[in-house]
Amino acid sequence: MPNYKLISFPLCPYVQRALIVLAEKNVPFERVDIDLANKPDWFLKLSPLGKVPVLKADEEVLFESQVIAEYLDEVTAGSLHPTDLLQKARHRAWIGFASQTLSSILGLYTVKTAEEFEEKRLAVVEKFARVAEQVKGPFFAGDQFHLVDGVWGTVFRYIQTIETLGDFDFYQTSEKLRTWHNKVLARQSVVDAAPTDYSDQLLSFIKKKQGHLASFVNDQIAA
Ligand SMILES: N[C@@H](CCC(=O)N[C@@H](CS)C(=O)NCC(=O)O)C(=O)O
Repeated sequence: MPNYKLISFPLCPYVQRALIVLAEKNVPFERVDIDLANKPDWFLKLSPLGKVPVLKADEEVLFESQVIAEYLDEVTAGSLHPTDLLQKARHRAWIGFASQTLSSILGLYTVKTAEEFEEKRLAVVEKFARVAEQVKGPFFAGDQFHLVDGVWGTVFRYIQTIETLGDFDFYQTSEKLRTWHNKVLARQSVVDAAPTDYSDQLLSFIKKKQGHLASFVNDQIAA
């Protein structure tokens, strides 16, 4: 097996995809965190898009989290994808949808007014309602943990922190979503993929954005 080096940023949900597979498959690797606000030259030379994660496998360089996650899954025993090719393709499609959901969640941070926030909140609610129709429970495809669960875990982690600020009803009281959320967030590989102070770091990031959501962080600090 090559020597793996994962170029990372602690809060990045895409980095977490690679970390979850590395942990699930017990792959030894070295981790190098960089400051995305001040990207080192050596990183810019490696990464054509200037984005993390980047995986160095000896001297070869991979970028794009899904490519990295699937490579690591394929090069190790067992698979975090279903063997049935149609189901595998379906899992990939819902992983793509998780990336779109992450973008919708990021949209919550910057909007300034309550009205704009409500519009963005509804976009997130709609995304969860769509994926909920696909979930067998307790995991996406039943009892077994797959890559798609790990990827949605990186989405649930945002919701877990944002929910500490108020009742935004992202899951519209769906028991199935809540069970999936809890089950995935309790998985050790998912827990270990983020720093222990993730929630504090995310709240201070939201605060810096000075949008409508930041006012909830300020209220929480004042309380
Ligand atoms: N499609 C990319 C997205 C990765 C991504 O957006 N990474 C963010 C951090 S979470 C990044 O490196 N941003 C730096 C920048 O855009 O300058 C992937 O899946 O790897």
